[in-house]
Amino acid sequence: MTGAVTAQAPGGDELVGWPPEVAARYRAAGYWHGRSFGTWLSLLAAAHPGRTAVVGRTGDVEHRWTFAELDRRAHRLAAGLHGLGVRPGENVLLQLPNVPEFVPVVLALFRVGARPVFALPAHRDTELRHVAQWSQATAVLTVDAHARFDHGALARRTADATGSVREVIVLDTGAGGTTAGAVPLAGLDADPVELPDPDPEGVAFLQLSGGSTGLPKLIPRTHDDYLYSVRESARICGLRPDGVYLAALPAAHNFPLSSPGVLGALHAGAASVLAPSPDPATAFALIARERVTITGLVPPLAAAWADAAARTPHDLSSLEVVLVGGAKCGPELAGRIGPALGVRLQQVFGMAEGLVNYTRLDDPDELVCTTQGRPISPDDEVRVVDPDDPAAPSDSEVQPGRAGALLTRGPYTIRGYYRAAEHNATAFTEDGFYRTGDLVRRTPTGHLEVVGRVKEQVNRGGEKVAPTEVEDHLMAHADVLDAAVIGVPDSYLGERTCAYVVPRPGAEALTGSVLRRFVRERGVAAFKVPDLIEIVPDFPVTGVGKTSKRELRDALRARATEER
Ligand code: AMP
Ligand code: DBH
Repeated sequence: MTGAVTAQAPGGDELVGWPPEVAARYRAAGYWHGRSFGTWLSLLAAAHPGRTAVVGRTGDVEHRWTFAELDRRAHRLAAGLHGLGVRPGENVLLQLPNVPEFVPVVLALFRVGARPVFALPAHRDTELRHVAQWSQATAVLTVDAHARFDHGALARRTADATGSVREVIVLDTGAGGTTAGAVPLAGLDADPVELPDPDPEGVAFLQLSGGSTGLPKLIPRTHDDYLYSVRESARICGLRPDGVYLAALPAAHNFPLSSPGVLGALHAGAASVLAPSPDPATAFALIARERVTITGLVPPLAAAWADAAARTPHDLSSLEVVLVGGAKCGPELAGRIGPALGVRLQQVFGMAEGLVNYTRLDDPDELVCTTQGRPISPDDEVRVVDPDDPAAPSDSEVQPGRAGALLTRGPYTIRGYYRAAEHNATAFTEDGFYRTGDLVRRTPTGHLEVVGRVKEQVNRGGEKVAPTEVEDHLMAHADVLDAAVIGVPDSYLGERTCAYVVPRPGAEALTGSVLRRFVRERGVAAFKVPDLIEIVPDFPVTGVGKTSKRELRDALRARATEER
């Protein structure tokens, strides 16, 4: 195992708050209710005690919990976590696949006032170590093993590499994996204790950004701001108490968590079914059995589902709404989903930093197929500006209907990343707009069409890859002189990664498969291992000679396009 790609010391605020007068406006407008997630759950349990809240499978055991049961579990687990020494304001690195325990664990941490840091199941040593160190996590909570990978051992390695971690907590699913030396999650079950209610305007959790520079940034979301987006998402997506949401994507991701996701379903008094895998065989069986009404998919999965629906023996007739987002869903695919699955399509263009756009259920088909929706809130401010020079932005608005870079601020969009003062200086404008890095066109109806991006990021069917991060991994190989990573069009994923690698003199025998294995063995999420690797003798040099990585990537993209 080699060292971290970046080991910067955290600097800056945990939460860059909204200016007091803006916060007052959001409260007065009724967006922020001044209610913590814990209080929210208690109210839901009182309103829908006997309704099913969570359905899922842990190993061989199937769980089906009502709202009252979920509330009780969250209370007992919160007491257990508190008994273990987990305290308000501490960060707890969470890496759980779609097991039902995900829901009470998250809600219990909210009740304690400790913040889950939402790692994805695909993350490996490099990512976990980075976020554990950045957040100064005091505990890592994971599953023994999942998809033939030993998450218990990964959590242990992460803890050992991170001085702040005191406890490793493991959910035993009977899948093998390392549980020795860990606190069993099942043991964290104690009689409820009185816990102080966390400040609704304080940080509830840390979401991970896909990132465009280096490793993921941490996104601090508050109880008040997130609950607003959850509430409105549930309404916009038409969730009712008799609805059933299928979490097909990993529940820790912002999309299946909140758009409308598991939390939106809970808000509506509806059930959430956690699917262990999003493949049509698994998901269709669950849809038929649980009478699922709504789900969310990334475009490649939506295409796979649309194809598979034609020959499935399963009854999909309960399904009413399918949300598609995370990456661009073009008009051709958008037009196919409704008829193939017998549903209403809702496009969703969101980001863990905040802003979420939905096409509305009563929008004309034309808008549903050609746009990625319009913002949730009347107070989501959207600016579409000249993208010409990201280094020296003038931020002048483009002509109506023209494409430009999307800037946004509003009642549920962060004003800064967690402890990242330096990065925040460029990621946000002086007046608090978040630079999304997306290129959009705005219609007269206020809908946004995503037409590209200005940020250096590859979107692999919803999985975001920062080229610099992959380049750093490649360049750690002794035989690599230089590397540049770009996105190339792909009919299935939309884009995939292509790494151009210049070997050191004398190392010309270097191969792509050696490098792919090298990157994988450094412990990174599999989706970051380059899809294609081209070994080249040198790079195209533009202008004066020495090029920046950005210019180099531009030149490689231009050459790749020309060759096609
Ligand atoms: P993240 O900041 O990691 O949460 O990723 C959010 C990014 O995903 C957005 O800024 C977009 O680049 C991309 N994205 C999400 N939804 C869509 C969509 N429906 N169409 C195109 N891009 C999307
Ligand atoms: O890609 C995303 O991050 C995303 C997509 C759809 C998201 O955060 C969301 C909806 O809330």
